[in-house]
This record gives sequence, C-alpha cells and structure tokens, in this order.
Amino acid sequence: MKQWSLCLLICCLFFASCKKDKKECPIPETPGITLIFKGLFNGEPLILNNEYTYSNGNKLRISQLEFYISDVRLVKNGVETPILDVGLLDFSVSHNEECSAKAGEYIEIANIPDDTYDEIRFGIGVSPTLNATVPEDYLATHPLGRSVNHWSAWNSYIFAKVEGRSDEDGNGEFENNIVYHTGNDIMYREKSISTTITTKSGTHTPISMVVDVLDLLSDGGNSIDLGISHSSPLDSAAVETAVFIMDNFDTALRLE
Ligand SMILES: [Ca+2]
Repeated sequence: MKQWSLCLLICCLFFASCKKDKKECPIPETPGITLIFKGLFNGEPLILNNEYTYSNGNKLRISQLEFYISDVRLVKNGVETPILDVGLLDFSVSHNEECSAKAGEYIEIANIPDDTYDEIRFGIGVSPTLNATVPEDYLATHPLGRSVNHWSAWNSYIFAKVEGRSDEDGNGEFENNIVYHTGNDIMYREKSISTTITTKSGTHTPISMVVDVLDLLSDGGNSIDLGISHSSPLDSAAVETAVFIMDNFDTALRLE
C-alpha cells in the first residue's frame, strides 16, 4: 500500500512538474488555427542540450532553435487568404523537456474564415517588406520587437538560429561552439504544404508540422562541417552554411 502511495505521489509530482512549464503539454485547444512545430533530431523529439549523434558520428547538443515564419496564407483552389503577417518560433522554453517538446512550439491564429482549404503557404524568415523594418518600430512583445533578433550589419532580422556545441575530437568534452544564424532577403524561403484544412468558427484546428534539426544541418548527401562554427559575416564563405540551412527547411520542415 505504501508503495502505491509513493508511486501515486511520484506520478503527481511528474505531471505537476510538466504542467508548471510555460508551454503547455498538451497544447491548449483554442478556437482557430494552431500552427504546431515539433522539433526533432533525426526523427527523435528534440530536447535542448541533450546529446545527439551527427551525420559524421560526432556528438552534439543543440542549445537553441528559433525561426520566423511570415506571410502565412491558407489556399483554396489557388486563391490565398492571408491569416498572419509574422510569427516567431522560439523553442527555448517548449523544448527543454520531453513533455512539452513532444507537444511542440505553436502559434495560435484566431478569426479564420470558415472554409475548407487545400494548402498552407508561408515564408521561412521575415518577408522582405517586414524585413525593411526595425525592432524600434514595434513593441517589445511583438515578434519583430526583439532587438537581439535584428542584425544591423546585415540590415536584416535573424531569420533562423541553430546553436549548440559539438565534440569534434571525441574526448567527451563539447568544446566546439556552433552559432548558425541566417538572414537577409536573399535567404527568405517560401514553403507550401498541401493538406486539407477545415475551419469552423469556435472550433480548434491544429496543423501539426515537424522540423528536424539534423535535416537542417545535413541534406543526406552534404553535411555542414561543424568545425565551421559561425555562419557570418555575409560576405564570407561561411555564409554558404546559412544558405544551406535555409534551403534545407524545404525538407526539414514538413507535415507531421
Ligand atoms: Ca571534445
């Protein structure tokens, strides 16, 4: 009997600790569309700072994944309905532990016209029109109001961030710092996903997608040399790393 009580207590503590995290798991069933992005690494849930194996066998830890989406549109028979200008997916809170990582990082969009759509389109990064603005144009709570996400040297928002550390010499110490930041209008990418989306007033419509960090760093044939630890400046050869990551969103980000 004592053992059962102890077990129950542990279970309660487990669920209480899950609930306490800022990002809910499962996520709230708010009326409207909820765009859900579940971080993965090689098909497994992405837990920040956990150890994963890179394509060359080296160990690495991802400490941050973040990216903007913009110009989100629902499409029916080729006709677009805009539903969101810009949103920021910051995985730093939701992907700290398994429960909320499996639930995913999400953006809620209300007031969607009732209909059945056959496609969703959006840009990865900040659309050129919005990228011509600066954080000072916004409140700090707006997705574009974060001054740390704007790089004046690029005259651009940072479209995506993949950060972490890797163990390049296999001695168990993660000495290599990787900071891959992308930006500039040339790196803006369009994404289109064909799927049936039915919206009805007062109804929760989730669209679940995944984004696999290994697929951002490696396209199967080529992999980023993690020894190239930075993706900047824009005029350096290392910028190819940033372009490679943005190109890879096409396959790394997909319907769940
Ligand atoms: Ca090492």
